[in-house]
Amino acid sequence: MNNKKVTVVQCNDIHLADKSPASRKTSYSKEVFDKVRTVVEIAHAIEADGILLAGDIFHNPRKISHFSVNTFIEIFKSFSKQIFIVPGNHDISAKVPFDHAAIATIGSLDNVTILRDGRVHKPFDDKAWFTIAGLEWTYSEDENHYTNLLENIEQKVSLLGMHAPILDEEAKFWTLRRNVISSTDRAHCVAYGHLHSQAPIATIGNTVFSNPGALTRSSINEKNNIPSIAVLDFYDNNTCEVEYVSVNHLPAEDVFYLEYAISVKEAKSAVKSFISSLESATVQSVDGEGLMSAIEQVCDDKEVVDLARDIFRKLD
Ligand SMILES: [Mn+2]
Repeated sequence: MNNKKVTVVQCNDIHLADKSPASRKTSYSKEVFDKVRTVVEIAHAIEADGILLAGDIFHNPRKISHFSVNTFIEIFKSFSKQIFIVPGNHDISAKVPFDHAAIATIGSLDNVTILRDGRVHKPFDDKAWFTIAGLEWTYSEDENHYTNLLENIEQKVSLLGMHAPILDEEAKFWTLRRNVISSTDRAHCVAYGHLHSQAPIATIGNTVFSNPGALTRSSINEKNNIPSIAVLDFYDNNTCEVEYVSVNHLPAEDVFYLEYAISVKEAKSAVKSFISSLESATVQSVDGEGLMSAIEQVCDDKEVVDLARDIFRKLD
């Protein structure tokens, strides 16, 4: 037994759901179960001390079957070491508070610890130098809010799990920059989830950041993602090393109806632009004739105009 090293396998954004997206050829939940079983096998094979699930285990906490939750319970029970979970935005909802969410049921297992509120844990008696904490999802869009949460962590920890929109580039949504986190110097390693694209492993200040990307492809938009985990090695001299490892997966064309999904997307955007073009039309009166003249003004597709005329004739 090497008391000078702790290995934790990180995975995030599993997004377990009972129903497969329409664009999928294969069962989504079966893929999720297989992936999570594989993560447990990898963790056993490399003799990891624990697995960190950095948020969004479930896709919708209101729509998850007992079967799916219990399948996860069986998989997690089969891991003889510790499992740490940071709650993500998809694990809870206004209608399913934490105590009633499936994640709390998972959290009640003997080998599972839910990491919340930055509380510091020392999970390994023989490696007491290793400390872990977690900051779960919050709805804040305020850097100071996060700085306060981080500063309230009572000591600098080896590993901090987070579920937050951590990104340095400009985006359409609010993001938390990595240098804001590293400036508080509260963790040697921040392992986070939420954004499903893999982020490059980077050391900013004294902190190493790890997000291997979503473990599963829950939507056709993620067809090019490579399901991956991170292997986090911690040493008792306060150094850590991060490596991403891809998990066995089928090629995108075997998982998704790529052409079908593209044609649905195109049809949706055609309908959307047609409807928004109606806003620029002058509607004389809100009867079939008024709407028909509006459609003739904006629609240059004769087939669509004829179809609309037929429909209105039947309505009259
Ligand atoms: Mn999320």
